[in-house]
Amino acid sequence: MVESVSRRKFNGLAGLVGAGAFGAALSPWAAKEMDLKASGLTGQELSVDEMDAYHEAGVKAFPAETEGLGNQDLEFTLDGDVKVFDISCDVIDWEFDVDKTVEAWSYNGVVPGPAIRVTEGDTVRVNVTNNLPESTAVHWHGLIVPNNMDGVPYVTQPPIKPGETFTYEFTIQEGNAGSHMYHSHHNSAKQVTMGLLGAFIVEEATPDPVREHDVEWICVLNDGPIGGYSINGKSFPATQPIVCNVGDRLLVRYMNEGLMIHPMHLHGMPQTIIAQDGWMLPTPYMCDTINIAPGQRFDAIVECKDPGLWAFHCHILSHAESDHGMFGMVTVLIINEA
Ligand SMILES: [Cu+2]
Repeated sequence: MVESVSRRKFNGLAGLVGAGAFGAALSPWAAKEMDLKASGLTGQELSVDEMDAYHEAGVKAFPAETEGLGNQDLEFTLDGDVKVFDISCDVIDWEFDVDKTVEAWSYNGVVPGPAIRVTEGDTVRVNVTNNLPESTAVHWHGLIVPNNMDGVPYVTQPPIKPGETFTYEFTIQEGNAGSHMYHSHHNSAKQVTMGLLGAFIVEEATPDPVREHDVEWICVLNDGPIGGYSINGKSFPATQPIVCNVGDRLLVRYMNEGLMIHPMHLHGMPQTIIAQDGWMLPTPYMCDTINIAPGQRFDAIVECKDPGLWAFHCHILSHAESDHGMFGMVTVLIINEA
């Protein structure tokens, strides 16, 4: 049982930062623990050693290898000056945690969908093909677009019925840089939480030194049928670590696509919040926990000063840990010696 779990793993944290951070072997509780932890508080009576073993197994498994990775930049083609992106909406199987696969509704086969990354002033065309069993539409959340491109069925366009393709086209306005999103705006409580969501990043035409960074991490939060509480479509220990060196400036682009608030807490060093919903804040502020409501985006800069493994998680604790160990909205910021 232990072997069947461990063969799917990377070397865990020890492989990323050198031996010694955590022990070597998975505990005998590992396989059973994988099934139980996503359910949150189980109420099961555990001995001290059993509880500790569950916690140990989850941490040692991190980062656990699963199929599928979202948020990768989407390739485009050029039609003259127009950047052309193709998105297909498909029903897929999505492995949100080790050996835990659910039906998801995806853009281009991944959750979150691929990141669309453009620059202020670009004209963007997105061909959206609907292969779902329901109609859909795409809303460009945070982008200032012409009314008929806003993506709300019966308000600004007809729904995109199964088998149809709808083409969106708009020019990114000056001043509309930042961390935005694209997602379904049709039967959205189901369709977005099922996975029809993605990051839409607009880079500044003239880079703003406040946003300057060495490492970027897009952090898409979701809650619902795709693995419960997830970061970038995955549940701990299948979440991805953020890997930096001492001295790096880390830019975190938070995006909440879920139905609940999620206060994201980084251990060890402050986050400086520089932008909200894409708009640069006149006075950036420092915090260790940033509460992100559904639909909100925050850009945070972290100055990576102290090497080590720093826990990074939602501080609604039932979104992150149970008596069977950490799960859901948990990852680790790994800061290596430069
Ligand atoms: Cu949360």
